[in-house]
Amino acid sequence: MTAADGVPTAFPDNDGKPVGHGRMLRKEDRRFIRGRGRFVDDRQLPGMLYLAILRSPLAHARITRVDTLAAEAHPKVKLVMTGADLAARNLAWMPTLSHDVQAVLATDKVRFQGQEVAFVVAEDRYSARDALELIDIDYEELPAVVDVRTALASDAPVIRTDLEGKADNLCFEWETGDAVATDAAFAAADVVVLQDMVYPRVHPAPLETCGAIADYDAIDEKLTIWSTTQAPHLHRTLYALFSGVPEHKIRVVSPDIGGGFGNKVPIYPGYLCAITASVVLGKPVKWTEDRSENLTSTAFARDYVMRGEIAATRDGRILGLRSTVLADHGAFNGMATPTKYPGGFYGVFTGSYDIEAAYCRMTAVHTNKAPGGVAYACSFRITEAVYFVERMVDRLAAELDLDPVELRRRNLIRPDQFPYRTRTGWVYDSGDYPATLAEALRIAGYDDLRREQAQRRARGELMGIGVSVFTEAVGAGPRADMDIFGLGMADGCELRIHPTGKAVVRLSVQTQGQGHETTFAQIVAEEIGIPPADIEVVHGDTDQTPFGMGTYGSRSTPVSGAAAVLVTRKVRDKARLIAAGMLEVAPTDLEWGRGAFRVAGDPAKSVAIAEIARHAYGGSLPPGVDGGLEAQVTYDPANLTFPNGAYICVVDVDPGTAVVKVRRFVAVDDCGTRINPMIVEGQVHGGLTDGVGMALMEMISFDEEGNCLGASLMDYLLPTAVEVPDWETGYTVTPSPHHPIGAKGIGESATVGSPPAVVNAVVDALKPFGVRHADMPLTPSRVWDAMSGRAAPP
Ligand code: MCN
Ligand code: CUM
Repeated sequence: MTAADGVPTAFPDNDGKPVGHGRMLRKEDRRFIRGRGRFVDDRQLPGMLYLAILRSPLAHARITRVDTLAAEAHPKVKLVMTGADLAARNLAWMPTLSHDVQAVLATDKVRFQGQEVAFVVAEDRYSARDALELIDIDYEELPAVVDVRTALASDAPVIRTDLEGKADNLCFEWETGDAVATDAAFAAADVVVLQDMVYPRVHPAPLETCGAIADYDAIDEKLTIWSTTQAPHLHRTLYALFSGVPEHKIRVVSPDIGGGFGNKVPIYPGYLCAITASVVLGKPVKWTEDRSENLTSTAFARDYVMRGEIAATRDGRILGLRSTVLADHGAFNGMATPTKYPGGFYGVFTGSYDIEAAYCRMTAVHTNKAPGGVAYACSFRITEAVYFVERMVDRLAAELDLDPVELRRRNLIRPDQFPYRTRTGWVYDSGDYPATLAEALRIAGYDDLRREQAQRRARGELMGIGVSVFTEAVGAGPRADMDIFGLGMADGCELRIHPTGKAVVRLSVQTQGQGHETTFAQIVAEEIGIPPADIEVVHGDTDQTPFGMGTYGSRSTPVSGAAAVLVTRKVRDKARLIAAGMLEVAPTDLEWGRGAFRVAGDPAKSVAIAEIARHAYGGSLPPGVDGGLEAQVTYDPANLTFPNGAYICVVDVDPGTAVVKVRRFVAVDDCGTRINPMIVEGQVHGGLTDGVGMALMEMISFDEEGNCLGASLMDYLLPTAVEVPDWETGYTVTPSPHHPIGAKGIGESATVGSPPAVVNAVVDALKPFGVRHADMPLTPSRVWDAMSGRAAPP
């Protein structure tokens, strides 16, 4: 199919269908590949002013004096505000998504390097930046808490002195599983292995940094915010609570977004500064952060110090798994997570295995580092859980001298065990784990790889093969169990079919590059027989879309995707009534197929959806049927969906330089019914690249004073095409039994599943040196240390 401008819009999928599910080029790429995307920073409003933020150079310090006179005197400056100015308006603190509070601008103390201290609004961006340097602040430096392992020491300085009666740096404690049963399983075991590991702090680092334009109209009392948000409706509610502007007077618009990866879920002080400035000045105010601001002050990810203990019989039956976690939450608990899950979904740490007993104890602490917690394609901490269990299983395999694939095979949840309830209370919906693993082994040629490895080892070469199998949990959530900030995690969706048979579907989720404009059109197309090109997807504007919780935790397909199916079926139900009137038969005499209703037994008598649509607005309708062809639903999922996968990584380690090269990577994913296999593969390619980055290069670290050592892309290394191989992907399809089309999420699977495959491969390569574990990122110096028998630095 080719559009008038010659750009191919679709090609037939495997079944040769012109509409519905299948491979189809992305509708949105027509503008993206021509440089015609419209991002927040592209928007210019008449009379717009520019906001810049002064940030703390210190990680922990008392603010003793603030002098803004020189900045205010700058000829192009319109407004300067400090924490004290915000406090006078009761706007100095904001709620976080984890029921903590965070300073919008620091009043008493600064608590991490890069924290927001004051802002300037000026006629242009450069003057705003210049004027920041005219603000004079005196700090009284305090010792910084940098290491989670000493954050709870009795002599550690207390960071959260703003909280009434707080005398330590404890953020929260959380446990899951059965401690007693796990003790018993360990007591009965032949083999117990203990391993400490660190999942370092990393950053989502989307190409487009965060930003907002706030435009307050004092006459209409209406506030419009264009912002880089993954969750427009959630943000609108929070803005209403923060600013006092009533919710129906607030419009949040999230236009094109240059990547989110979770970084754009939280509310940042910059957004609120722009809102405050616009209300005060009555002018549109734009704030766009730069790369260093993004890396040092917005939501980070991971930062878990984990101790694992695994218990098994001599023949490799896993009996028990224990996980003890120290979680670094930074200065404020800014984690985006469902309220009842302070540790995110880390509770799935038993992974893809049928383990008799499991227990996890987590201690979260505050440190003098940027807040955040879950961002970066994490599925609410499942990245950490999967890394943990996949490293532990590999450690056990080494201890038992068993092939890691064989050990996994002996413990995988069997297909006949679904729905499977884990020892920590999760109910996995479906899967055929042995089949997914078998497909990965087939593509990789696993046995040949092992033979090749033996030959290379004999020659002194360091080749490693790493395996990981994983289970994801995406699509939060059943709203009875899951909310964010008291808002239940269900999604609305609206569909309207116009008189000419063209349709508009309105979503509450918001794409950051996942291709929703294409795949949601395909979902509707499959159900109603209108080509995707004739279905416009509207999202990212709270004035135009129904309420819903937004895009993160790969929930768009599991939740909004289901809503899109159900709303289309609702429209189809109405179309059936109209068609029955048109054909003068009972609705039950009609059969649906290929975009038309046909009279059962008389297929020549039929009406297509476009004819029904025209009739819905123009013809005479059966009694009780009102005009128009549209519907609205809110979908509350019965459960999460549980995608799974099996990954195999092959690495070569240079014995002279300790450089790791990922030679091959095989990824077999099962996300149930695939709506657009091309987009699914693209999601997997991106996630695998993330995974190689985290395993080998990415880390946000701090020195003893709390200075961030990853504040630029020169220091915080991101993977490029150079560092990654040609991905070899495959798939199995196990539909979700409770999703209306059996689709599960895919957006984060590869980021979750790939780091342990890479690390397992590197550790396997280093087996001749007796290496049993090495912490990410496996940079040449860390690999060299591991080869030399030295422990990796903390
Ligand atoms: N899809 C499909 N068939 C399925 C599942 C998904 O065709 N069975 C398609 C979907 O229709 C959608 C895409 O794959 O176009 C991803 O769908 P889904 O798994 O539902 O994930 P979300 O759309 O909710 O995306 C969120 C997820 C998250 S949480 C992060 S983090 C991440 C990710 O997506 N951030 C991304 N992938 C990203 N990709 C890009 N380009 N940019 C980001 O910021
Ligand atoms: Cu945790 S990153 Mo994604 O869920 O937006």
